[in-house]
Amino acid sequence: TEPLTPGFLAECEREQLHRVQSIQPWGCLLGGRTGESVIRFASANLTDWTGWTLDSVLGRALTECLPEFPPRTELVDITSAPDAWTQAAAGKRLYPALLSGPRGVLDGLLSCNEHNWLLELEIGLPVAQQVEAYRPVPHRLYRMPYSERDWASHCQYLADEMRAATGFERVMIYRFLDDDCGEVISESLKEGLPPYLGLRYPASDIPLIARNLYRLNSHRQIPDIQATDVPVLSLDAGEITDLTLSDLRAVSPVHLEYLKNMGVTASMSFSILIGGELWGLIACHHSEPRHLPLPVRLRCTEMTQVFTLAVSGYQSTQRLMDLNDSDQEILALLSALRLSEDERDRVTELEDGRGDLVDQTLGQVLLSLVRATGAALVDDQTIVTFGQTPETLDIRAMVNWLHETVPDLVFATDRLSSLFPDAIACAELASGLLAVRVDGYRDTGDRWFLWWRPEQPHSVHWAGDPRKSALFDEQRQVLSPRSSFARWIETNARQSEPWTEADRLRAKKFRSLVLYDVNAHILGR
Ligand code: BLA
Repeated sequence: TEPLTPGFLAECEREQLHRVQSIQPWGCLLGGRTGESVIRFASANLTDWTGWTLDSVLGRALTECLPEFPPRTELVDITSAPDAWTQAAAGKRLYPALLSGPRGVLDGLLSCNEHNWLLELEIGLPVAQQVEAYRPVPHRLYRMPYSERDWASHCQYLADEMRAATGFERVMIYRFLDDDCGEVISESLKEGLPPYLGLRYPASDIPLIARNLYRLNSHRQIPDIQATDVPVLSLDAGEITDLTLSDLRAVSPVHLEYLKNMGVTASMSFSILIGGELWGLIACHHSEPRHLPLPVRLRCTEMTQVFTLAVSGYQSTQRLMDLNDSDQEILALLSALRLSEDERDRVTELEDGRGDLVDQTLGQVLLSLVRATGAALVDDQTIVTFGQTPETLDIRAMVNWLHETVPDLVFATDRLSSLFPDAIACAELASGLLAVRVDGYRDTGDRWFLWWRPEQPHSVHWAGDPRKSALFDEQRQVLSPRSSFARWIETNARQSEPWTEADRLRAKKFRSLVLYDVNAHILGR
């Protein structure tokens, strides 16, 4: 095996997970094309679960096989108006105790996307367990956190509740970062297990193609990594069933190996979506096989949903409060800017030191807006610096580089020198850069507002060396995941404290107000 290059990693994205023609053995599956009720697909274990032979089912209408099928109207929906159904997970519908087969009462799960509809059948929940499974979501989860401490305990509460609800030994809240790596931000675990809290995992552990599937489905269940898959057969040989919305979809072999290497036998994850994007996962592990009945999964999905509302509520409130708080600071900054410009216009006449005082005030408000240690105002002719600015940095060259390579009007990086190598020498004072461009400023061309943050070395604790996140197995000609998850500490030099979303929003708001101010100035002349 050899360490992986980016080319190999692209390989991870090539596995067409939704086109695998097999399912896990925890139930059986029927399906057909969207717009038709004819059954064209069935899993090979159909008879074990329903008592029906494949021959008696394939080619017949679903309504003929299931004369009492309650969702008749929904089947009509599928055949006549699939649009309402193709909204992925929102369109998945549970039919408890749909039919009875050799193994007992079966629950049905109907889903549909633009290609095909699927009816999955799983063992129904025994009456004795129904009270527990349908227990309402705990009230406390509905309370929105409003401070950072509150937020941390809210996450912990969710992890604890999910562990109680699922019986899994370990439940983690796994949050994606900007670069698609992820971090365990909260954890509930059985006594004696090693904590993963705070550990970071590379983006390749969950390829984009898999993340897309988790965006469309509320959860993913893998009850036993040793289980034998069941093939899905189709009426027309070669016709592919799209298993995007299937709960039973067979698991990728690479991921099965990953779980094995981690010492996990059963895994389950619930998707946390914010603004339609995957914000994170609630990842659950168990060292023994563990299967959750459909209603229990749906209850956990509901808890995740409530948590999601709390996360987005908390985030939007924080954002709003911060934006509100920034009003005064931005106004102070605008008036300091105006004063300093007027002063500079007269400076040749006055030369009485008043300019220095004005600039001192400007420097203070400028730096405090985004908690920076150095700043500069740059236009075509002049460069004015404030606070601790790196003397060795050629600011003009940096602005040219920004101009040529960065299209963003507000741009932030916490590792400037990795993008602009000339900044290596001044990393101590300027590892982080926030740049705001205002074009056509008072007819003088582009105007730049720049802020720097100093180097702040910090360590990242990875679950295994991220450079060896995957290996290429020459013998089998396949990718395999890393086998070691031993803590690997990376110390990041030439990095600053990261710019937060609040910092960027403040900079954006500042930029719009400067533009407004400039326009008002021009109109007023
Ligand atoms: C899927 N990888 C996953 C899933 C998780 C992780 C949570 C979702 C399925 C599940 O719930 O098990 C990763 N699990 C983690 C991480 C933690 C955890 C980071 O508990 C942290 C605590 N994996 C690799 C490489 C590849 C890969 C190199 O390491 C690709 C070549 C692939 N991961 C991979 C694939 C899936 C996956 C293909 C989809 C599995 C499926 O849904 O069939």
